[in-house]
Amino acid sequence: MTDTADRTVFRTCPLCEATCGLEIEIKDGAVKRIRGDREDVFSKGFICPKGSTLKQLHEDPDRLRKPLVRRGFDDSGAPVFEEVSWPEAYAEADRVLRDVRERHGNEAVGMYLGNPGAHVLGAATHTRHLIKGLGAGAVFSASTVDQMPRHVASGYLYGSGGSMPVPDIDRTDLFVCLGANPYASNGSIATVPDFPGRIEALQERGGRMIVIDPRRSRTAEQADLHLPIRPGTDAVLLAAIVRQLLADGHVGSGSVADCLDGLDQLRAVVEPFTAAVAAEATGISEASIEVLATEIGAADKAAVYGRIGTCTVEFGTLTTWLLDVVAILTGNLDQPGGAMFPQPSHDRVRADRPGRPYRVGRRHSRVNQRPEVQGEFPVADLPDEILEPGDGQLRMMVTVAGNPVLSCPDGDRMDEAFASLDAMISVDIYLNETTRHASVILPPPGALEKSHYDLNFTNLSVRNVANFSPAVFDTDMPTEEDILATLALIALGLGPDADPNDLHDQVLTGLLQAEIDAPESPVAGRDLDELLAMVEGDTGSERVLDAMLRTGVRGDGFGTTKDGLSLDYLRAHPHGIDFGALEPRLPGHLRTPEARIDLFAGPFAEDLHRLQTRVTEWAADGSLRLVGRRHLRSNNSWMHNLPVLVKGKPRCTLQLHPDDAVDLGLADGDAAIVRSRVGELIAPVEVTDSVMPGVVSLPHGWGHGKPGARMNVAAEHAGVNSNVLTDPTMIDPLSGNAVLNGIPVEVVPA
Ligand SMILES: Nc1nc2c(c(=O)[nH]1)N[C@H]1C(S)=C(S)[C@@H](COP(=O)(O)OP(=O)(O)OC[C@H]3O[C@@H](n4cnc5c(=O)[nH]c(N)nc54)[C@H](O)[C@@H]3O)O[C@H]1N2
Ligand SMILES: Nc1nc2c(c(=O)[nH]1)N[C@H]1C(S)=C(S)[C@@H](COP(=O)(O)OP(=O)(O)OC[C@H]3O[C@@H](n4cnc5c(=O)[nH]c(N)nc54)[C@H](O)[C@@H]3O)O[C@H]1N2
Ligand code: SF4
Ligand SMILES: [Mo]
Repeated sequence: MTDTADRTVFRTCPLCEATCGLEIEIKDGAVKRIRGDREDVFSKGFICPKGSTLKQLHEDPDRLRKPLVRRGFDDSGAPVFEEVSWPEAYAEADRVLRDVRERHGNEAVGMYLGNPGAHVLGAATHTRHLIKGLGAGAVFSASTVDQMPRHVASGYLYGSGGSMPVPDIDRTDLFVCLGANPYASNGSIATVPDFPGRIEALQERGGRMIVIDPRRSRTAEQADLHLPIRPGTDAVLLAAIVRQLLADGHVGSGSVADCLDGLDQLRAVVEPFTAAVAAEATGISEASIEVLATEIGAADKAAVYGRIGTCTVEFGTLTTWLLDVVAILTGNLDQPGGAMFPQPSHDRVRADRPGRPYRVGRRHSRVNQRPEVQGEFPVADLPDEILEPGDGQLRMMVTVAGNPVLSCPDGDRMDEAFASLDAMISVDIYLNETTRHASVILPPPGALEKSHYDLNFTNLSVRNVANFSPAVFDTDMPTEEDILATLALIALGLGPDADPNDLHDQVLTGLLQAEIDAPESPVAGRDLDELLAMVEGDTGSERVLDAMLRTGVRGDGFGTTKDGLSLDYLRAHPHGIDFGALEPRLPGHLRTPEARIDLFAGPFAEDLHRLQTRVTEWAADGSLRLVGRRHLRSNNSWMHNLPVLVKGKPRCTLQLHPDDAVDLGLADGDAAIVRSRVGELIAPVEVTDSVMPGVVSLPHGWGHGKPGARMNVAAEHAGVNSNVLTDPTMIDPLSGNAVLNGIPVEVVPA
């Protein structure tokens, strides 16, 4: 590939979970135009306003191209960074890590992993090797401000936190959407390019969409029915629906019913959740709840789906579990048009095998004693872990693709915690609100300078697809996996000059040897050197990907299966390959001990009991509840530096219902003080009946312009950080997920 040749290339957009295909025109070495790739097998030309901004992102003068090392602070206390060479940067990383370990021990070093890591091939293949190299016990990630309840519910029900059913949107008759706004977010834990088009297709074929959301979101506007719900109460609604489904005789069907345990107990524990109780808690009428339950039960195929609004609440895991219980009872789990398990091409070929009971709490967080979940601690605990003195106090952080100062609970204290660290290494493309606290920032190449394959989202995709995109532009920067591998080797004591290829080779060898040793693998018993010599790929992660694909369920088995998948095969199919609609996978896919679904493998009876108590407390509490919202032209905290995405009316406003505005003496455009137990901020008021009375809404990801950050456009559109209001003591105890929605707040004129 030459950078100067004019050409048209195709690649998958890495910005959100929708994985749209892009057609990129290159002229004179620069991006001329980006539009949707009409031949992409999955997205068929769909694109959102962010997709075309890969050009602006690529050209953003603030995007880091060289490593930065902090050389002190200026008179105002802002950090001063110097651009350095890669060897100098690695030497500094080695020095600070060595220093902190010598003074405080290995347990003083923690990690935070952010969201874009899930969208980057090199991070997907190599992050766990960095965790291993660091020997970090204190690992935190964006998962506990996002989807951890989904992993935990899946762990208990199906035996693996990674087994996540997705709504089969293309074949369903009824799509019930709780706490998600795919018209703005383009979907999550459901990889659905062109969500809007697929919902329109559903309605055209006579199907219906029902949206349950405290706000009349863009998705709610398109719905056949919108039921506003009091924040945090979806579990009560779903428990009442389950109760009625059972009363109406819905007990599941087919292979799922055959392996189901716990129905009698289920009947008993949902008994108190009558439609009347649910109406009182949720604000949805008893009649509407009964009609909803009847409609879900009567639909031939129904997909009942929940996301941020059902996960980032106090009963996130219970709510997620109840969503699956509804699918199970109505015969919609693992059935076309219901909730199904995708099969990614990198799935291993193994015999069906029962697993071990799902466990959490192998360790506990130092200060708040919260259980480890999926190898992590709740990020709500991170400020305490850094700021509270004692054995095991964190003195250094390594962050990869994360901006916890804006994205995570108790923003001001999070900021204070990061500022107090002895050292920090950040792998990030920007000098932002979080990375300004780093000693060293190591920037990976931008999206168009790296190749792409969605290892994570092919596991969440509503059709089984595969699509590889080579890098569009050459770069002399190390790849994302080179940086992670070099850091891992530094952490292992091999020094700043260590060769990342040594780790890449180890990863590849480990992967292939496991396949050679597995009797069912297509390469069982083959010669390691022979396979190694056959692996293709230009970078460390591409070679790992090639090996994963070729030994995976659709692989070429390194020459044994004609037309099987390999990196080369995908390169020859730039618009991707569609393996068709999802297929039923149970019971084979279950990794539970007896290969059965035990509804009460987790503490769900206890949590329903806790819910009952909370329902009464909620009724007594009259405070306003804060919820978030996403905008199509934002992406969490990090894309506000692109002028095309921030132009127009300021979006970081406090939405308030007209009735509440009158009560509070606030009018459109006024400044309001918003206070929670932990923080306060001032935001401009937007009076709108799109939020229900008693609910206010503020988007997250704003609050730019902190001293030392280098995101000049974002600083001009700073907004406020909604997470200074997020209370770190409010979490879903089953998963450790933070409560980001339904936060009690007080609002007064400023
Ligand atoms: N109140 C409230 N808070 C929320 C949410 C909410 O709904 N309400 N949503 C939560 C959710 S769902 C999430 S996922 C989290 C996100 O939390 P985070 O992942 O911590 O935050 P982001 O804003 O996504 O920051 C991403 C970082 O990755 C960097 N980056 C971008 N591309 C790359 C790349 O290719 N490589 C590397 N190494 N770095 C890159 C960016 O510069 C930025 O620093 O926020 C959560 N916070
Ligand atoms: N444009 C854009 N797209 C994105 C992102 C982005 O920041 N911007 N972020 C990406 C990420 S990391 C993620 S995880 C996904 C998230 O994808 P979604 O979950 O679809 O995202 P949200 O738009 O936050 O939708 C959550 C909805 O829940 C509602 N809600 C709040 N509390 C409750 C409640 O208690 N009950 C119910 N029923 N509803 C409630 C809110 O009003 C909101 O409409 O989006 C991804 N895509
Ligand atoms: S919907 Fe998501 S994947 Fe598609 S173009 Fe927009 S940001 Fe990219
Ligand atoms: Mo997320």
